[in-house]
Amino acid sequence: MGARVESWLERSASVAAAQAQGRAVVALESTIIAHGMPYPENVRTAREVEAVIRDAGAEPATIAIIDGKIRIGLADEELEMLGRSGNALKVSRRDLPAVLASGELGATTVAGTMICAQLAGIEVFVTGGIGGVHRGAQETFDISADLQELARTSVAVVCAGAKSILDIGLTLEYLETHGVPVVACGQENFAAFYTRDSGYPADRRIDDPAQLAAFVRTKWSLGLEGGVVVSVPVPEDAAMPRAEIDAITQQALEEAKEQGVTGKAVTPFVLARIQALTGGRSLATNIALVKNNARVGAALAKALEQLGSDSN
Ligand code: PSU
Ligand code: MN
Repeated sequence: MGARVESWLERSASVAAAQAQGRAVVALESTIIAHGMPYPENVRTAREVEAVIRDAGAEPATIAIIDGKIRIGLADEELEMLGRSGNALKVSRRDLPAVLASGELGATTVAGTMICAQLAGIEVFVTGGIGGVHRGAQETFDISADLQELARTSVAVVCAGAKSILDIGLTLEYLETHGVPVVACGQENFAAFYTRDSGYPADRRIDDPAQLAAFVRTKWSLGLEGGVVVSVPVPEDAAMPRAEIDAITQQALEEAKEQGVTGKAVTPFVLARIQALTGGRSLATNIALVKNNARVGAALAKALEQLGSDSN
């Protein structure tokens, strides 16, 4: 990576050490902390997710924009600061230059985190659910920048599918058009965030981390740039009943429409309403699925470590 780009990056000592030794590193996003969950559950979850990754023998690297730097790996106090601040900007591809140049506090989305992870040489990234094509996108044009990023940036994104507030069928069509492989772990179908089964098949099922590692490295060694979606269903005991979550999602989406919520505010608004309408049960599900994804992401990163350094 060029010196110009390096000058924007600041790694924590533990991430720098892990990378220098060729040890497994897993990137984590910060929008889920600043905009996806309420305080203090957001900070507690961020710490627990990091602990899951460490326990699995990999190094977590939570990514955020602080004081004009892309920070790769945050200290505990920084996680706390991000989770409490209430004014962190939601940083996707278009926002990255502005927030870095201004020195404002930025929480990176899936798209933003993918860019930063690739710049920092990290191949695996764990999140909750990716953004996608919103319901009614025919009229609103609301398609998450996460999908474009998956089309161009070479990072494996471990998730519980696309957030169920979206149009999952259209999201999968979009990924297919852009040549983004969707790999399912543990089942044939693509996961649906709060529930296990979206009803749509993934392109392929690969349960074994070593095979998954070989798959992503093969893609990139062919020069086929872009991400891989690794779909992991929420654990059975934490999943929400489908009918209930569908009805509540419908209500939350209608409220967003009535209140004129648009653009980047839509996803945080809808997730917060679903949390309120389920009395916090959807939050418990969200936390459980992220932690589960962290286990799978760490196993993939370890398998990549076994394959040796990335030849990209
Ligand atoms: N996963 C979660 N909670 C979240 C997100 C993912 O469990 O809040 C965030 C990610 O940062 C993702 C964003 O990129 O939601 C999607 O926002 P939008 O639909 O505006 O692109
Ligand atoms: Mn959007």
